[in-house]
Amino acid sequence: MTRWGLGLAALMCLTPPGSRAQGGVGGGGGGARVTGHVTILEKGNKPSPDLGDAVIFVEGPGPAARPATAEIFIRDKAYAPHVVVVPLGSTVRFPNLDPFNHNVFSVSEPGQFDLGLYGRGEAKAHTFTAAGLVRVFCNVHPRMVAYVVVMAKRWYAQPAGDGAFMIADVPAGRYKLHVWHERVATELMKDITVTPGGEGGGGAVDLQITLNARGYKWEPHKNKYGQDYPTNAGLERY
Ligand SMILES: [Cu+2]
Repeated sequence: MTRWGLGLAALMCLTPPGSRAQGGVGGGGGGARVTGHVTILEKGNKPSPDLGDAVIFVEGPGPAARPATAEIFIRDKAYAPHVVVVPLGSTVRFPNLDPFNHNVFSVSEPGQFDLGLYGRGEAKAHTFTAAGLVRVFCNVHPRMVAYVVVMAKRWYAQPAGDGAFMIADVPAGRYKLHVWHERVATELMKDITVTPGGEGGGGAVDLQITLNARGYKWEPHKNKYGQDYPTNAGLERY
């Protein structure tokens, strides 16, 4: 996580939620498409349930996409969507749809924040002003985890459920492509060369990316005070 956060902070780019396409605003066209397919190796060769939670981005020049507003809903003691990618400066709202309180917080540097306890029907928001990976927890329920990936550059994507992704309008040049997934300890990096594209085709880069999650294990995290959660946390009536 730390490595990744630093890499992101250094420079990068990438895609918005929902659309599963890229946040690319301000591209003048003429760039090439970087497409591909992400596969995750699983224990027992089981199918991957969460390919769409991967994040692919290309480090490159230029500004971030325009800031946006995204939402991560809280329902049944879970955050949905689980992974959201937003341009730098974007705001994420966290509406609480459960009939009890939650406390959304993060201790990820430098994006830490604490929205405090709030109840059903309320929504609090945070604006992300530093690029990088922000792990979002709940101080009441230790199993509640979401990721907000804040992109300093505009070339990024999340795959569809089958692992296919597309980043449009990438200018010709040499780049470092990054692929992150929650269940893969080390972010994958790959040098790619994008040749001129634009109308009439050409310039496409098609990538087959394989991640390995066979060593993944859920690790508990600390609460907002840096302490273990009570052993019954999340198992009580609420
Ligand atoms: Cu909670």
